[in-house]
Amino acid sequence: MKKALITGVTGQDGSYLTELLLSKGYEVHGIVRRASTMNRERIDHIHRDDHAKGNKLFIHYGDLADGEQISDIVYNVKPDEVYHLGAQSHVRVSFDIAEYTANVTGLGTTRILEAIRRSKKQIKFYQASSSEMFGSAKPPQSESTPFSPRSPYANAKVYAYWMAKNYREGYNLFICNGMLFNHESPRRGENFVTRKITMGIASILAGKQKYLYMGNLEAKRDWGFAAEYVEAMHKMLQQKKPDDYVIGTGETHSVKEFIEKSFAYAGLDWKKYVKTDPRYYRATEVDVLLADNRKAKKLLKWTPKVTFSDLLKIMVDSDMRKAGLLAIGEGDEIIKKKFSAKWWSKD
Ligand code: NAP
Ligand code: F7E
Repeated sequence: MKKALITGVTGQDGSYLTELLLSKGYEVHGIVRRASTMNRERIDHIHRDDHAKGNKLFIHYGDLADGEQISDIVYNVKPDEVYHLGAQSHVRVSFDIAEYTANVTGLGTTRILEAIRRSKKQIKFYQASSSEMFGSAKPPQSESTPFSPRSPYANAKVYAYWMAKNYREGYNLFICNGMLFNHESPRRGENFVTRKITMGIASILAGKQKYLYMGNLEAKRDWGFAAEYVEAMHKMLQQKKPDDYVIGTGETHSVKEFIEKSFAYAGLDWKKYVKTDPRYYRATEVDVLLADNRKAKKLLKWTPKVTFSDLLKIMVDSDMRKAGLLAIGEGDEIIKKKFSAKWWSKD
């Protein structure tokens, strides 16, 4: 039985990846940080108790800012694969907490790489690199596009990317950088743009909110479905040789388009509800991200099926359901048709 260690197991991707790996027979170990609330909603449905019969998901307390504890976990778990997903992952917030972001998102990677190097074990490592590293580089962006980061978050990820590459070359370790473009789902954090929009719609329809206040509507992103993206992470670590891959859909759309289409799907005219507030603008913006995903298609045989309009329907449906406004919608049919993967629990 293979053993995987996941940092960021309570996050959007961590929760999907855990389900995927459990379905493949892995024993999964996840690192969670201590909070005054349990803060594990995304994995509650797969983890009740370490002692439950047949349980294969084990939780360890740790913080990416605490190298000693991270080392201790790597040493004791002795994983075959580490998926390093933990990070302060919010770009806008990284401008407010720049030093913390550098520590957790940047140095956190070094802490775990060092623990792996010192373990002298053959541990495969996945680094959650990001399309944000491309920043202002001309689209489409591929594995060979030079980085041009535009935020403290992106700078921290660029540092982590190079550390991962340096440890691969210097110590002959199996390390992959997955340069993932934006991926979303009903489990997306509530203050990322897509989820903020779909939750806003449900809240407006439920009569709890009158307006939705947004930032820059002109920015364009290559948005895909998170459940498909964790499959790419796993595939990278199953290749013969470690390498770096861009993962994205190859389509780009503006925030305004996401708003317009999501509101229309819910039967609303967005212009009546959406206002802008400069507080959501960034000191430096990334204008256009668009993945050139040919390498992943060819070598990983990874091709995303869920389109932009599928994604927004899946997310609107889910938030409407959570607000008690919908039983089954078009998004549910799309999931049935395009993503009937057995490992996945629908939200
Ligand atoms: P997410 O939902 O924000 O999850 C981040 C995870 O990191 C959470 O489990 C969080 O724990 C944990 N974490 C944060 N600070 C920590 C600390 N100091 N010590 C230990 N754990 C900590 O992010 P995601 O969307 O799943 O993304 C996963 C990874 O991929 C991140 O590294 C992100 O930067 C990167 N990425 C994401 C995207 C995307 O579009 N989603 C694209 C490219 C790259 P709590 O639950 O306690 O907050
Ligand atoms: O913003 C604009 C905003 O916060 C997308 C993270 O997962 O993906 C994510 O980073 C765009 C930006 O994601 C609002 O200015 C407008 O242009 O959803 P977001 P992000 O910054 O692209 C990358 C790949 C990661 O690696 C990150 O971890 O939407 N926007 N109005 C807004 N954004 C937010 N959050 N809120 C608004 O009101």
